[in-house]
Amino acid sequence: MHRFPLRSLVVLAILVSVVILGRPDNARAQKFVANYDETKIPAFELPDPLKRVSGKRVKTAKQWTKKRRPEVLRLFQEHVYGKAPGRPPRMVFRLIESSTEALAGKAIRKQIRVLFAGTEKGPQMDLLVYLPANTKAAVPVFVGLNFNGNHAIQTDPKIQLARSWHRDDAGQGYVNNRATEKSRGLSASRWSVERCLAAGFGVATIYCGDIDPDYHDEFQNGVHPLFYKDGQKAPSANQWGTIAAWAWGLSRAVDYFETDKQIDQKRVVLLGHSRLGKTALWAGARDQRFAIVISNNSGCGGAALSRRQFGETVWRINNSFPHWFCGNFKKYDNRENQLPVDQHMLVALMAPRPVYIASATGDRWADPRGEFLSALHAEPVYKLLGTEGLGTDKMPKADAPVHGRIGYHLRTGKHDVTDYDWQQYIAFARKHFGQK
Ligand code: GTR
Repeated sequence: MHRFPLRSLVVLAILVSVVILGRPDNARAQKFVANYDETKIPAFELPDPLKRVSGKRVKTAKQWTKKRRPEVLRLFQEHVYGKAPGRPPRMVFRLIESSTEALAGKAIRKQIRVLFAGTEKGPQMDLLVYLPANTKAAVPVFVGLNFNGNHAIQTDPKIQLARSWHRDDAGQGYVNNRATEKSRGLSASRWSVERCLAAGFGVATIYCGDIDPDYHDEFQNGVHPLFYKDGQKAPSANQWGTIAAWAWGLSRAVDYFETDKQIDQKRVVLLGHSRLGKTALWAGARDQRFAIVISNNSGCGGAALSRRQFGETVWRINNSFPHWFCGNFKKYDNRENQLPVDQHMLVALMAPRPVYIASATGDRWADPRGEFLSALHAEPVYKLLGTEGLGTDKMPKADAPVHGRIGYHLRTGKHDVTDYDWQQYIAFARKHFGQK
């Protein structure tokens, strides 16, 4: 009896409850313990963005643009995100609502339904656009996907409620997998719309769930089935997962911008947070019509270096979110060193366009240092193309942004997009667009 004193029993009870209550959402992920210790990072060597698969070195801007860039893009496509189709030939843009007196007279509002197959019966997404009131010449825009429906980014009662699937959350206003009025404005703190308008920028957004709902259903809903060949039931191992589908949807928004005279298609700034930050980077890599790309707290499979295995890892993300990446990416579970790429090469695919990577001190799961290192190791490509890079090789302190051709900041606080982040992005975009 005396061998099991009360203290040991209490400790045991605590351990058992931690295991039960702290259980991750996926049973297979139960064994996962994130590493947050820099001294326990496994030894690794990053693939060189300027060395071709053949072993040849890339020495000129032309060799990068003509040979190595397409090669790196193909590697990410084949091993990480999957190949997506092009612009659907029958796509139609339908203006479903507009006003020149939105947001108390500060904005023009447009809501565009994008019918991917040219018919209401097919898959579709709703694009919400705000432009500064009295827009005459074409304005630059920020565009990004949102997590909770277009109606959640502002309290504006005229925004159509999202109609696609959303995870149930009665407290926030999602019931029977649909949005209700209660969720209007829910994510307003993440969208500094008025600040953008005041700075002369428009803001455009799409609910990611319109393009592909964020749960694994073997790719039966969303846009994937529209492109299946006869008899095909799911994407093959090198075809698009959900992140690539979301990225594809963002390119369809740019297709719309090209038809709207009030939007300057040469000044489209793409921004995404977290899973949608991973998406922004992949969309920006695939589609060079995005003039500036911003990754906010994108972490694993986004800006963070996979080989560091710090916080979330490839194994963990593939197990928690089996639909995000392509089938081939699962080959790299716990085998990050075998990846023919790492995420600094994704950042390098933006070159020579300005790119911004942002981290948060409280977001260790996304590996702030790994995000910074991606930005840093993308620099040789920026330099080869004759532009400046990040401008520092030391990780900046919290709240001390660096705005080179590559931007970086570590914001104090948690995993989120805040008005502070937007202030940096607006300043960065103004600098690179040559606006005073
Ligand atoms: C987490 C996931 C992260 C990040 C985040 C988000 O659960 O592990 O990679 O994407 O979700 O999107 O908020």
